[in-house]
Amino acid sequence: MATYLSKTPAYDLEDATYYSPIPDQPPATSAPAGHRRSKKLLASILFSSFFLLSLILLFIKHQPESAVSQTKFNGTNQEKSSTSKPISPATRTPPPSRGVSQGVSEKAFRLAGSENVSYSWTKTMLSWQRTSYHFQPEDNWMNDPNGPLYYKGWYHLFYQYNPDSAVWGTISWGHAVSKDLIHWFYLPFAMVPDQWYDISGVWTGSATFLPDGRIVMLYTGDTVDIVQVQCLAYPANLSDPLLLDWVKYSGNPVLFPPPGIGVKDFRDPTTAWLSPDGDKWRFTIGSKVNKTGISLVYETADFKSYDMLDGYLHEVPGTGMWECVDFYPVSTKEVNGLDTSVNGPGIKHVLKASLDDDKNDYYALGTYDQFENKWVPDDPELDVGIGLRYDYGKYYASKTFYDQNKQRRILWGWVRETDSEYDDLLKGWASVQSIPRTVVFDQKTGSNLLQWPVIEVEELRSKSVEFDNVKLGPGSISPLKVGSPSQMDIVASFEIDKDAFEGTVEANSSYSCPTSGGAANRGKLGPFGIIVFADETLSEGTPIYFYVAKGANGKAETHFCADELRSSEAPDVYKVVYGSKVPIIDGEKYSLRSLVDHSIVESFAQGGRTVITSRIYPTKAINGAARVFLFNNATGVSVTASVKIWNMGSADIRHFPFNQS
Ligand code: DQQ
Repeated sequence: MATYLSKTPAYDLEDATYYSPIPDQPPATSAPAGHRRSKKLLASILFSSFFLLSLILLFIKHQPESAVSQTKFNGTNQEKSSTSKPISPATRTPPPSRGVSQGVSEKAFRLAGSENVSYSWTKTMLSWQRTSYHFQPEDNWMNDPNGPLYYKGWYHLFYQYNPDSAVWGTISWGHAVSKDLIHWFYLPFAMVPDQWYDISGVWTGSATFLPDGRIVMLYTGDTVDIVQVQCLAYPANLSDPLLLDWVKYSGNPVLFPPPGIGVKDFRDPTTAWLSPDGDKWRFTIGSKVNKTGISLVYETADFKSYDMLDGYLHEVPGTGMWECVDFYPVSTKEVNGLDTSVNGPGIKHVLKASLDDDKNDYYALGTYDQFENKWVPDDPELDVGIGLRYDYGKYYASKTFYDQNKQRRILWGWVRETDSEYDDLLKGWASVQSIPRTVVFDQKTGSNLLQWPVIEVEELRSKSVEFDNVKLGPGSISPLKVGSPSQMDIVASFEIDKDAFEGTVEANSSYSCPTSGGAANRGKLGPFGIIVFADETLSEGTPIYFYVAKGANGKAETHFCADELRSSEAPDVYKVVYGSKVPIIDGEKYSLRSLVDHSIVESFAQGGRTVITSRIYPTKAINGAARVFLFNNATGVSVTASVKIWNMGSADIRHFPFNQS
């Protein structure tokens, strides 16, 4: 029913400004020509503004400081623009380092030299960037998801949160509850830094259910002396489904860094699992020795005294500090998720580490020998930190939990900003959580996980449009008329013309999304896919696409990419091409799903074998000006696309109505 297409001729890619040649410079640091021109313009505006400002200051120097002109750049006491006019661009020095002196990686997006120019955002543009159905606190900074669990009818999410500002610091545990993982109530903080052992931050931790129904929360405290220690907390009242009050154990801290481990390299305890005899609990903590990432294992009967087991659960040279390790079983036969202590035939174990050095989450499938307390990867070439990633975009410090309500394992991940810290302060908030994803073993490939948005997100789907069998010749692009381009759930499949595919060889075996130059780089068998947040002239847009590289031996490798190079005209936004290979099984179409929610696009290829989360901040393609296109930029084949796009409603996220309950 592609009626819209029959009225609208396919665009010619050669004429689309979007497809102008890519500059030779590396994408992350280069600015398109238009930006360079605007920089000159900005420089002259800045000079004149500075001159004018000096004059004004001479006249008003006895008056109080203006409350509107610019956010104070000290990370606290934010003052926000009170107008919807463009906020004056400003040159600036890189923000102060955040986190590194405390032993975690840089928590500020530090712009490089020549890019230290702010875009003239308006308040309307900045408020458009706030998401509508992803979890975000009301304001300020958020990072890692912590201790997710399901209890007495409520899903609980705790999260690293700065109550004071939109930058990392004063880390406390925010707390929210939901009946369905989509609509949330904010609750009072679960924990704040108020003890000598966590006064520098109540850092990441995980929950464990004990068989008698108690819940223990192990978390990392950053002490008054900046030493990372492990601490125990538990709910004050188990009959409270909201788990409002948390007690920090009087014997805290329960663990100090062991000999040979740096005092800033010991953090993020996992959910515990039962030892082979079932009488003790084990959990793992990430660390490093020199450049080798390691996971230490502790055993405890009562969560008050602990023994460190000999050796490591696993180690991988060259991977650096392992943060937020996660360790859990997946069934190779069933589709349901497994509780953390389950082991035996038909089970593999996933080991995940968040690499502090490159800020990406890597996982590997393997086997856990609980008697030896060793985990061995199925494929040493795809070991933790050198092989597969959960997500090839912006996604970090993730954590799973077993949802006993629906027998599934759910993955949460922290999605950072890729605009500047300066802009985060203007917005008054930074970071979102991904839509929670179910994680299962991919029984078709046997070599990867499948991640998929929890079914509950589909509650938000409303009106849909469908475009069936849209023919896209080589080098063509077709607009799709959609209702709400800022909030969509897009499901699309693509088929390459079979005969042309058989007869085409493109030995581009070294293709890789990040180094490819993006969707403007044409091959015989790709790229083809969708473009979201495009403006009418295609000067801005974010293509999500497949690229097939087929060698002379007839073997094809498919890549799934997201090209952000032209996602925004703002110069102070990080723009790269993300992506990786995606396995395609014989007979499968190329399929993708993208959850679009203002400044975030989460894209899943082939049912979730390869996932990419993008943060994008368009300047033109926002609100009603945003367009969606199908495109085929291959030179050698035609592609047939079928797409269904739902408008997505907004999640209801607000404070818990205590006064009404
Ligand atoms: N975030 C926490 C640490 C963790 C890091 C501090 C990962 O516990 O290692 O906010 O983002």
